[in-house]
Amino acid sequence: MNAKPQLATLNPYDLFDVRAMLSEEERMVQDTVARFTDERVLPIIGECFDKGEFPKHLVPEIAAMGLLGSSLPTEYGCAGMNAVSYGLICQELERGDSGIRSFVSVQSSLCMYPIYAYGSEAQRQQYLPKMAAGEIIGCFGLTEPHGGSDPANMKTHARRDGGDWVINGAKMWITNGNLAHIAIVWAMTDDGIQGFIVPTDTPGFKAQEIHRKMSLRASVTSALFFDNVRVPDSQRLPNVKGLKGPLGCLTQARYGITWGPIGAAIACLKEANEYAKTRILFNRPIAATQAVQVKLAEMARRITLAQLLSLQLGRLKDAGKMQPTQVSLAKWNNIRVAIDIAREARDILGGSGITTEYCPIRHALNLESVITYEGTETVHQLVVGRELTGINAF
Ligand code: TGC
Ligand code: FAD
Repeated sequence: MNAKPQLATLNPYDLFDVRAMLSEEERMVQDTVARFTDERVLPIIGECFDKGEFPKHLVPEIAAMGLLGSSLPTEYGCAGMNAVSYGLICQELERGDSGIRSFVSVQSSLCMYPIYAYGSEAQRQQYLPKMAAGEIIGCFGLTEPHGGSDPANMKTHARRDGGDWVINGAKMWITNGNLAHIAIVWAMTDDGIQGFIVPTDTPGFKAQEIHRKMSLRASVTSALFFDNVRVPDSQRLPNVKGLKGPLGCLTQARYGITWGPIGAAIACLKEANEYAKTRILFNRPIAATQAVQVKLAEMARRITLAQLLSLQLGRLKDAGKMQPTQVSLAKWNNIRVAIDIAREARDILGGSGITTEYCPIRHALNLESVITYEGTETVHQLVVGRELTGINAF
C-alpha cells in the first residue's frame, strides 16, 4: 500500500514544482535574473512604459550577468549556458516587462546567433565579444511594410557591385532599430535571400522610431530605410542562403519567447491574488468568492501547463531534438495563456486595473505585440495544421 502523502505547502506560482526539475546551475541563473528584475526593473518599469522609454542604462548590467548571447560559446565572450537557462532568463526578464526580454531576445537570438551560425570566423571575432558586453547593439530586419507573415515575398534587395553589395528597400517594426550599431538585414539577391551585417552609420541607412505605440512602450521599435547602402562582401553572412537563414534565427528567438510570457502571466496572477485577498466587498475579500477563486485557479492551471511545456521544449533543445513545429505550438499556447491571464487579472483589479500602477494592463498591452511578432498566432496555428495534415494552408 502507498504511504499517505505528506501535505506540503505549494508554491502558488509553481504548483508542480518545476523548479525542482532544474539543475543547481539553472536555479542559480533563475535566482540571479529574478533578483535583477525585482531590484532593478520593477521599481522603474511602470514609469518607463508611461513615458515610452527603454531603460537603456540597464544594458551594462544585463551584459555583466552574461545574458546577451547566453547560449553561445565562452570563446566568444559569451556565457555558454544551456537552452533551459536561456528560457529561465527570458521568463524572469518578462516577469518585469516584455520590452526588456525583447531587447535580450533580439540581441541574442536574432543578431548574435546568425553571426555565430552563419558568419565567418572573422565576423564572429569582430562582433560577438563586443555584443556580449553590450558595447555593440544589434537589430534584425526581416519584416517589410507590405506584410510580415510572408517574408518570402521580400522587396528589399542587394545588388552585387564589384566587391560590394548595394542594398535598397525598407523594413518595418524593427526592435532596437534606433539603438542599434549594426543591423542584420535580410535582402533578396540574384542568388536568393542573403543576410548582411550593416553598420547603422553607413551612408544611406536611416532608422526612424515608431511612436504612438500602445504596446511595448518600454522598447524601441523603428522603421529602417536603405537608400543605396553600400557594404563590402565581408559584411555578408557567407554560410546561409534562402529563407531558412532568417527562419533559423526565428526558431531560436521563438523558443525563448515561449518562456517569457510565463513570467508575465505569473506577475499578473500574483498581483490579482494579492489584490483579491485585500479587496473587501459585500463584507468579505473578493478572494473568498467562488467566482474569483475559479478565475485564479484557472490561471494557475494554465501557467502550470505552460511551464511544463517550455521545460520539455528546453530539454528537447538541449538534446538537439527540438523541431520548429513544437516551437510554434508552444509559442501559440503560452502567449495565448499569458494574454488571457493578463486580461482576467486586469478585470479582478476593477478600475485600479486600468492604471500602470499595477502590472496586468501593461503586460496585456505588451502581449498584444508578443502574440503578433515572431509569427502571429494564426501563423503558428497554420504551422501546426500543416504538420498534422501535410497540406500547406498559408
Ligand atoms: P517554408 O517553405 O516553410 O520554409 C522555407 C525554408 O526554411 C526552412 N524553415 C525553417 N528553418 C528553420 N526554422 C524554421 N522555423 C523554419 N521554417 C521553415 C524550410 O525547411 C525551408 O528550407 P529549404 O532548405 O527547404 O529552403 O517557407 P514558407 O514561406 O512556407 O514559410 C511559411 C511561414 C509562414 C511559416 C514563414 O514565412 C513564417 O514563419 N512567417 C512568419 C514571419 C515571422 O515570424 N517574422 C518575424 C520577424 S522577426 C520579429 O518579429 C522579431 S520580434 C522580436 C522581439 O522584439 O522580441
Ligand atoms: P501581416 O503579416 O500583414 O498579418 C495581418 C493579419 O493577417 C494577421 O492577423 C495574420 O495572422 C493574418 N494572416 C497572415 N497570413 C495569413 C494566412 N495565410 N491565413 C490567415 N491569416 C493570415 N520584425 C522584424 O523583422 N524584426 C523585429 O525586430 C521586429 N520587432 C517587432 C516589434 C514589435 C513591437 C512588433 C509589433 C512587430 C515586430 N516585428 C519585427 C514585426 C512582426 O514580426 C510582424 O508584425 C509580424 O510578423 C506580422 O506581420 P505584419 O505586422 O505585417 O502582419
